Amino acid sequence: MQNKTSANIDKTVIFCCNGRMITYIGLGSNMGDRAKNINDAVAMLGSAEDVSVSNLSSFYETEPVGYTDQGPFINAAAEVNTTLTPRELLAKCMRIEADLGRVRTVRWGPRTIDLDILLYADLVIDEPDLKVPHPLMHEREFVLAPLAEIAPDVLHPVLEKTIKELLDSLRSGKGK
Ligand code: GSY
Repeated sequence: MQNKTSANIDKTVIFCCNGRMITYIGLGSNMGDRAKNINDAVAMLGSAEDVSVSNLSSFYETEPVGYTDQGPFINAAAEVNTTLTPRELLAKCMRIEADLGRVRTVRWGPRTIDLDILLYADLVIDEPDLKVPHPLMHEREFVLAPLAEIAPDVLHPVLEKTIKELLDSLRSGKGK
């Protein structure tokens, strides 16, 4: 496997169509009108020329994981083609969270909208504030189930398993 470090993340060239990179973003909301929050975030993601949303999963109603004393989430995953670097895409996600009035009083608690970069082409980035692939994605069914719907055969660049394989193995582990 080719190892791409944080030193070259803005130089690595992995193009999809039109010189854009294929990335996957996980979305979650458990405050207010949850489906509207996700639809608004998707519309905002694709509102400028530097990002287009090429696929969107169904919406999944999921029980909270981690801090369980909060309401259920709606989770989804989006395929995004972009000319932005990983750091620029992160900034865009954070701006959308702020613009949608993200409120979070408890660290793992309720939130209006959460946007996580799950995968950025096949890059591996390990910086304090930017880790790609998302370090917990393979442990979270609420991430893998929507992602497997739109990207079953995409390879996790560290674990070297497809998203569908990761989901199957998470589900079979839970059954034991
Ligand atoms: O980024 C993760 C936010 N989050 C979620 C979530 O999106 N969905 C579910 N079901 N549980 C969660 N716990 C946390 S934290």
